[in-house]
Amino acid sequence: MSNKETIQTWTEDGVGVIQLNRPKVLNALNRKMVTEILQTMEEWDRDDSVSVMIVTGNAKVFAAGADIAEMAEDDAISLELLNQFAEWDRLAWVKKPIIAAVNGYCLGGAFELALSCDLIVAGENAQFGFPEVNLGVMPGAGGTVRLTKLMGRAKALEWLWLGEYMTAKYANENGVVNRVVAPELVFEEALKMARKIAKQAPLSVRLIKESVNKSVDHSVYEAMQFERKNFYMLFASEDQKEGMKAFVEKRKPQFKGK
Ligand code: DAK
Repeated sequence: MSNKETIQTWTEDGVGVIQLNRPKVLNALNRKMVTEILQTMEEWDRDDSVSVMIVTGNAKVFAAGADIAEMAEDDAISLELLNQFAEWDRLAWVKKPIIAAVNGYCLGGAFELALSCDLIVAGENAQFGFPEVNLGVMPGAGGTVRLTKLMGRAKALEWLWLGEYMTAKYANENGVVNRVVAPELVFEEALKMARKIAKQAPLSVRLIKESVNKSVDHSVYEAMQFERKNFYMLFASEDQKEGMKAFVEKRKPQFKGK
């Protein structure tokens, strides 16, 4: 276990875990926390011993959004000069799978963080929302874009305008989260999924993520051309030879990520 200023991190069974750790302010994301999250993810993205990452809060809360006290005196120019969105953008470049394990509040910037992950496992007690409208601002780290892509325009507008919190059940029924489980099982469930993904052929997992992400932002034609190149690329890997040979020989494959 490694203790940074705002997060705790550890690895187990090829899974890297980032636990948000500012419990006194409901894990509000300050700038230091965003920097530490990104530094850790990028480090693990280059580390062969980590295959999948989990971002989680604690048993009670994922995070209540960006740190309002830190932002309160910001102005447009100071934000432009800080250029912190560039750091958020780097999340999209992380190649390994990231699972958000969410209990309790997941609001504002924290909801944007969860939506930037690849999968979300939610506790029955989870509450997702964008309360920015109540503060005289709006989401700026992808909230309006990602929620709209998932739910459609009218539903996204409703949540963004009313600033209310959706239940885990509603989020699940509307394609926002992958699974809802009892609060005490959230981390275990995320870990179970992570361990299973960690056993798959690493290059397949990586290029599937890249192809799916491409399909979100590009036309069907462009995304399919991209998919095809990635499909061909996997036939240049040792793991494709091993995976298919193992099938023919009726044994379990030994993937190397090469
Ligand atoms: N920031 C700072 N402190 C927070 C906080 C937050 N987001 N949320 C809670 N806290 C603090 C409270 O001030 C309180 O501190 P003390 O008074 O004990 O010192 C402590 O955490 C416990 O909170 P409460 O006493 O309020 O707890 P309750 O259970 O009564 O209420 C709550 C829980 C979640 C309903 C309430 O705390 C709340 O409404 N929190 C604010 C939720 C919110 O509005 N979140 C959205 C923030 S805006 C950006 C990228 C992203 C963003 C912005 C910029 N760039 C890259 C530039 C994102 C913006 C946002 O997320």
